[in-house]
Amino acid sequence: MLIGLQGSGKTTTAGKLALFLRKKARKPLLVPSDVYRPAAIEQLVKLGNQIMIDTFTMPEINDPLAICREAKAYAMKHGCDTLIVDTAGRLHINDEMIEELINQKKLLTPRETMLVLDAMTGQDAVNIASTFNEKVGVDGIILTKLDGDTRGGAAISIKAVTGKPIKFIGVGEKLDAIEPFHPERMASRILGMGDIVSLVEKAQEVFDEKQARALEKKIRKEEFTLEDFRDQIKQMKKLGSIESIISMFPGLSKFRGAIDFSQAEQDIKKTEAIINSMTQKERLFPTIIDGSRRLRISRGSGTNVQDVNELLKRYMEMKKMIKKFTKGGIKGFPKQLFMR
Ligand SMILES: Nc1nc2c(ncn2[C@@H]2O[C@H](COP(=O)(O)OP(=O)(O)OP(=O)(O)O)[C@@H](O)[C@H]2O)c(=O)[nH]1
Ligand SMILES: [Mg+2]
Repeated sequence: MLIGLQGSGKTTTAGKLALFLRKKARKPLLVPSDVYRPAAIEQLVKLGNQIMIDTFTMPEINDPLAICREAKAYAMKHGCDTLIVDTAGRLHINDEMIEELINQKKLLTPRETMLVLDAMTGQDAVNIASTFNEKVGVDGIILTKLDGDTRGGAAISIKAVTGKPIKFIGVGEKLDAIEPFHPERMASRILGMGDIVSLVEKAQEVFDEKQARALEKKIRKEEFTLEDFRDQIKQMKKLGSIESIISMFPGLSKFRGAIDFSQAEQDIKKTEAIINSMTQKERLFPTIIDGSRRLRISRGSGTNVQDVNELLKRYMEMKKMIKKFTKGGIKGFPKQLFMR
């Protein structure tokens, strides 16, 4: 018996389950019992026809209980081993709906009462699930529309709150788009898709707004020095390792294997060491850094002159770019970059 709110995917799931069971050599019978919405029964008949599975109908009868009773008798007679009963959805849970479901359940004594939940409802799904579970009693949950943008985080709460297992997930409109639920896959879906929200929260924690505003001013005046550059690196480091930052960007985690993080961390360390080996004057006026200064800096930082050259080149390029942006008038830049 499939229960759930309007549009959650009960009828589609009925068709999906029928196909799923038939593949396992079972003989299901589809039973539409939504006598309220016009064409609701027709919808399931159509799905049944698509997959050549029997759908039980009683034209002219608009009593869900009568339909269930007769469907049971029909199934016995025709050797069907599983009834899949589609029930009427309602916009909100109301007493009338609950009473009807309780009566249907009494009459059918279903092996499984499955609550069909739309994953897109987010955390609301938790309230819906606990109400249905308290009032009607639920054996398992089918979470639909997981092919959409939703990450399905509600899955964890639903299980925790109701104590009832998620048995299947719906991953598309087609009738073969159903999968048994695998908690570990859901976990990696929830975690692996990145967590931009935590990244933003962390950045807010770590970055000092005053400092950011001061930096913005400097950039506008083209006073972005190597000292500021070093401060930026320090702040970035407070956010965590490059790998952990990358992993928080949705969609970037798949590139994780392609990036040599230890190399990147090393480069950052090197950059910091080089800047640390400079005098303050050199950091503020890098143009004074001639050959002999470069040699001294490289020795002081345990790097070689090439590394120092490379860093200075990168810094000059960055300055040029900043100049372009501030002069060229990309609107709001670099405000967008440093301010929220
Ligand atoms: N993308 C996607 N769409 C789905 C899924 N399951 C159902 N749908 C779509 O959701 C819509 C509603 O599905 P129905 O099966 O009619 O929902 P219902 O619960 O029977 O609705 P009522 O009978 O009105 O209560 C349809 O357009 C389905 O194609 C799914 O797993 N993924
Ligand atoms: Mg329906």
